[in-house]
Amino acid sequence: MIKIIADSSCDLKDFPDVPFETVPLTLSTDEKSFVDEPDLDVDEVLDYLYSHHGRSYTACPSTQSWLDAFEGADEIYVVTITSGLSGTYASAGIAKEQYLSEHPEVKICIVDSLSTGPGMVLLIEKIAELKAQGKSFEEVSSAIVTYQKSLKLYFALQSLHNLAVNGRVNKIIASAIGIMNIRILGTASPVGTIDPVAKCRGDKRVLEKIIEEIRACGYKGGKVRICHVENLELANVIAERLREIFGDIDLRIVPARGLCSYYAERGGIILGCER
Ligand code: X90
Repeated sequence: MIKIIADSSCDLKDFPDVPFETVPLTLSTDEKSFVDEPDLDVDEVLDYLYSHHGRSYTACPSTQSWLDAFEGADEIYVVTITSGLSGTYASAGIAKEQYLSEHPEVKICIVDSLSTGPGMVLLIEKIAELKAQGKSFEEVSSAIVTYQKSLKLYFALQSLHNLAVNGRVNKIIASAIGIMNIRILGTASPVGTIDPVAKCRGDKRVLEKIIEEIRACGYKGGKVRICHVENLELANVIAERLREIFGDIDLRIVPARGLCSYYAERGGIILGCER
């Protein structure tokens, strides 16, 4: 049996036609922990975290949670959040070594998305598509690396607070948007870290700038996936504008699950596209 497994930052809860499972990261304060399971009430968790005065942080999935997900499959594809910002890829790697020592006949491919959310969605969809075409494990494993390099990730955030306090972005960049109505537009660097592109005042400017960046990166009408943190409005406006320019493109919008909601914060959107 083949199985695709991703960590919960992919924002998907299920996937059609292929055995699919997500392995949760965890969001915590010193008093409470929330496991980023599909049924997590994200809105409630965000309310709690925004009203909580102490520190909050996250943790990557345990080795055991990967091992549990591997159980029963003999051809496994794992897609993780960027190794540039999380230990998730490393923990999946440890689980793989351990699992293979007990099940040497199983095949496991771990893909470092160097991205998150919608970038991971595109990778998961590509793996499923290649398998549906009858491609072998070796063919999929090599094609997916090439595909990963063709993807771009952009994000527009209203706050970088949680990224900054957890050391995932430079504090100087983060403090620059503590001002009303300023949004930061960024992209994933080639090594999967956060690359700020511009500071924008207001949603209209964010829209113009993100479209400008997408055009400049060589986007020609390929697939687009957008995840949003309680900001379907902005996601829809971007989608509409892209359709005006590029026609009837393959575009889907999904709400963020816990991990991306925590870091992208309320109002944030993340966009992944093919070039
Ligand atoms: O291991 C852990 O505890 C998880 C740490 C994750 C840290 C960053 C998550 C970022 C999510 C923010 C915008 C997208 C940036 C992606 C750049 C590659 C969402």
